[in-house]
Amino acid sequence: MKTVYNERHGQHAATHEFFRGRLVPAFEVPARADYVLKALQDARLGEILSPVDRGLAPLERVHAPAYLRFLQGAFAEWRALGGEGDAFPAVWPVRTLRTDVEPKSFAARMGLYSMDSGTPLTAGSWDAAYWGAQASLAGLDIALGEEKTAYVLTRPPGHHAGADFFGGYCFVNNAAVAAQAALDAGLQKVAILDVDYHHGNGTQAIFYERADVLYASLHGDPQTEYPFFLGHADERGAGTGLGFNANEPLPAGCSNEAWFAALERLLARLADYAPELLIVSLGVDTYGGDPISHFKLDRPEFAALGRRLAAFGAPRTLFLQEGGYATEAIGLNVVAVLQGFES
Ligand code: SP5
Ligand code: ZN
Repeated sequence: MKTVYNERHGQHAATHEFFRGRLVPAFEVPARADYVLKALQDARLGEILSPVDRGLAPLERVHAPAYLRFLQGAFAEWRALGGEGDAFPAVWPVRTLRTDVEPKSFAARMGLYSMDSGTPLTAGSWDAAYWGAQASLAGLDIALGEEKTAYVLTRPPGHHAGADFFGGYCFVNNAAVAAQAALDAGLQKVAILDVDYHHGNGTQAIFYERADVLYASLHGDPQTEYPFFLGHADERGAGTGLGFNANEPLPAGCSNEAWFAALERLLARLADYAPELLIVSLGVDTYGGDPISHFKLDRPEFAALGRRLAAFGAPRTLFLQEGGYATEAIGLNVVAVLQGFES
């Protein structure tokens, strides 16, 4: 399988993130992608390609232009204000507060355009996220071509980013950008299967009222797991999109049998939908050794996931890298999925 590699991922390099009110060492670090790249090369999985620049337009198809403009200039604003280190939001417009007026204050706009304080905005975050979206578009091209499949190695991840907010280590929603680009290229039915430990609240929200992108996710129950405020089983879509959203929340610590049983329920819904393209939001923070998550998958289960997705038999499949924080194991876990898919 061919990989598109976002070589600029390292521009997004945070040392710390907020957790329980303190700065703790960041989990979403450049070494994650470095380990995956090495594992792909060691496994000789296939050619590794670079993205080309298709500009902002495909990002603006799913993100608010005002949000993208803010992200693009945010770090320079922070520095110009005398900010040291990385920028974090600290105030949010919750219930009863207005979101229809963009404040002048930088701190206020950080809150307007974010969902948590666990996502550091660094000097190169925009560059890394922008090129991640470009890599996703390049991967889509390969998947829509003769190859029929591709893997996109990028960070920061994307599935928590909404149309107009960052959070959960995510800035630009790569899966949403790719799904929308696929529709814009003429496809009519795209499915996104999100196997990251965390619910992809951003992806779900972007397509919640649409039937042309089915979003299906299995994840740690938001009653106890991030992102807490979305990802429940009763979220089935709305309006035209009613029935085109499927969530399988699972208790933290659940067995691999329970995880695969939930996967089967989602695949049954996906088979009924019969997408022309399956986008897999491939987080491997479901790994038993993951430092921030609580599922128990290991190498054999990742390989089984890959085999199962191959057996599902979507006409085209695009894998996009999301989470996974057991840094040294991520590469082997990703390769296990991709080799399982190709076996
Ligand atoms: C893409 C993705 O996987 N995003 C995950 C965002 C999770 N944010 C909350 C992190 C909480 C960190 N908990 C540290 C526990 C240390 N024992
Ligand atoms: Zn995750």
